[in-house]
Amino acid sequence: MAEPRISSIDGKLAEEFAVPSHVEEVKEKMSAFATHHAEAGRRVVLITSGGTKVPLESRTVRFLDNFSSGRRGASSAEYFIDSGYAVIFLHRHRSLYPYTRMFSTINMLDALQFRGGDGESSTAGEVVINQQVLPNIGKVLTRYQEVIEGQVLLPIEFSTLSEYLHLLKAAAQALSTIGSKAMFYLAAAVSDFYIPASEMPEHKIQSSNGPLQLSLNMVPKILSPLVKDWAPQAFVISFKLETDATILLDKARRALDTYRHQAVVANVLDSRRGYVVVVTPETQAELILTEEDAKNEVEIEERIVNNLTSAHNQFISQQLG
Ligand code: PAZ
Repeated sequence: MAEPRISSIDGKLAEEFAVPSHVEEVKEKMSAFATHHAEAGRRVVLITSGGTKVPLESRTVRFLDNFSSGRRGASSAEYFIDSGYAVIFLHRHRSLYPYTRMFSTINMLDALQFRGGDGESSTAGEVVINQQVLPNIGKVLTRYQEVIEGQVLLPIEFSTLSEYLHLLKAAAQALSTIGSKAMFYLAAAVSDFYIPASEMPEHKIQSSNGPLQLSLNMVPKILSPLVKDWAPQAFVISFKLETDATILLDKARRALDTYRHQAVVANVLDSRRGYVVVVTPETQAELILTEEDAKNEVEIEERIVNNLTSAHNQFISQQLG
């Protein structure tokens, strides 16, 4: 097999973004996970989810954050698992997580009660779930336990931009061994700007020095080596978020032209829960939730995942045929 090309981005990553100490260990885990599932006839999707954090000081007190709740990544993970995929879930620490996302707004103590408690002498009683607060907990718990038993979900956490970049590179290299059976679903909100490690102050920036002027470098476009060098046979989907709907589709098409990957899921911040466009070099599919869908609690991620798993099928057939 040909040696992977070393891109200029590899050098930049090594020099300007602190390498997480556990990256090799995580890479081996991802590699073993991918090989095991591919041998069992499963496809593997790497989902990125949540926003990256860019520290302003190396002993970090302040940081810049990218907006993302992690809901798109977490709910998509569930639909991919339902479609037979094994999922590597590369997500921001404490962002929404598959299955538990459904209870993220509930205060745990409101969901518990003492069995037969009278409110006075109850502290010695048995603690049980209040089914009124968590009416569907049994169904979700059953599914979650099946997923854990089947070992089809591998969670990996990041917080900073540096961690994200190095772990994504490691994931791409780990999944390269399973070729076109790998899908990348890059839904995380990733900073375009950063402060190189060499220029970052060690200690907390002092307000006594007056107003703060920041000069930020451009983050290298990681999609380029991912598609060309690290996982050249994989099926790759990026996401494009805009707040101005008039530039969205143009930006999505430009991304496809530049990186030559398979699809862009384009969305606008305010309407992202009910409307996205899946753009490929040849097609453009609008996915829309109606009021009826919303009443029935249909989620747009189910439609996105259906669309992309079909496209992945075709992609694999073309590669084989
Ligand atoms: O995480 P969430 O459900 O709140 O939002 C999802 C999203 C808008 C972050 C995602 O659909 C997306 O567009 N990600 C790419 C963001 C970007 O262009 O940087």
